Amino acid sequence: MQLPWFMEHNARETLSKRGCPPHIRPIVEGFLEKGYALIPDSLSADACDALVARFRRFESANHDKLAPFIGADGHYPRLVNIHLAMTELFDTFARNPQALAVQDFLFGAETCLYTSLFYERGSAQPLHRDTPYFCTRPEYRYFGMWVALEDVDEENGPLMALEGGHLMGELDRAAIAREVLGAGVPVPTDSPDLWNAYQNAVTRQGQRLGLKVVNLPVKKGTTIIWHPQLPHGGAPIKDIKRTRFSFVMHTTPEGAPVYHHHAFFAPDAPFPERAPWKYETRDGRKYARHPRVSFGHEKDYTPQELA
Ligand SMILES: O=C(O)CCC(=O)C(=O)O
Repeated sequence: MQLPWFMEHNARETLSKRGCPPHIRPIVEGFLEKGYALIPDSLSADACDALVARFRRFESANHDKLAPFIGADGHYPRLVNIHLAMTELFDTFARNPQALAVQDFLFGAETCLYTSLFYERGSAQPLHRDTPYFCTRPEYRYFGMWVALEDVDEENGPLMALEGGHLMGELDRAAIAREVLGAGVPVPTDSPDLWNAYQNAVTRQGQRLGLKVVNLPVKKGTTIIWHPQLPHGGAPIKDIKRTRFSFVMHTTPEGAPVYHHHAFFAPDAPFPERAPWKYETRDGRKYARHPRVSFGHEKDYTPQELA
C-alpha cells in the first residue's frame, strides 16, 4: 500500500528535508504527534458572526424547504454541501492561509475542498474515523478541516479526539468485511454494520492502548485539522438548547477520487486514481463541483433551487 509520507513512522524527522515552512512547523509537528492541529484566530470573530448572520438569511429565504427538518430541540440536522448555495462559506477555506499551508505541505499538492457539513449544533457523534466514507486511491489523501463559527465550551458539545489514535495500525479491513458480510460477498458502498464493526474495533484498540479522549473547546474562528486516521466525534451536548455553529470541510489533493466502503473494506481492489468531477475556483482555491446540496442526507436540492 502506498502510504502518504506523513504516515511514515519517521515523518517528524523528515520535516527539514522536506522543506517544511518555518511558520507552520510547530503546527505540523503537533499534527503528526497528536493527530490534529489547532489554529486559533484563523478567521476573525467578525467574519464568523457574518457567516452565521448569512446563514440566518439563507434560512429565511429557504424557510419552506428547511422548516420540515427542524428537530425537537429547534435545530437543523447536518446540512451537506451548503457552500455550493451559500458560497461565502467557502471563505473559511480559501481565506484560511495557515490551515491551507499546513495541508498543502502535508499533501505535497494543492488542497481542494471535496464536500462539507454545516452544523447548527454539536453532532454528539461517537468516536469514528472518517476514512470509510473518504477513501481515496491511493489511500489516506484526505483531511478533516473544522472551523468554529461560534465559541465552543463543555456545554454545547465540543469536538472530541482520541489523541494519538491516528498512529494505531490499520485493522484488517478485508477480514472485518468477511466477518460481517460473509466470505466472497461484494462490499456495498454503504453498510451500517460494517461501519459499526470497524469503528467499534478502532475504539477498543484505543482503549487497550490507554489512549485518552480529549474535548476541544475553542473560540470562534479556530480551525482544527484532523488526520485521516484520527478517531474523533462530538462530545455529549449538556445544554441541548445551545447552538454550536461549525463548518466541516473534507479536503483532498486536486483530482483525488473519493470512494466509500466498497473501496475502504477492499483495500487491495483497484479503482481509478483520478476523480471524475470538475472543480470551481473562487478566491484562487478550488472546490469540487457537485450537483446537489442535501438537508440531513434526506432531501436534495440543486444549488440553483435554493435562494
Ligand atoms: O463537529 C462535530 O461534532 C464532529 C464532526 C465530525 O465528527 C465529522 O464531521 O466527522
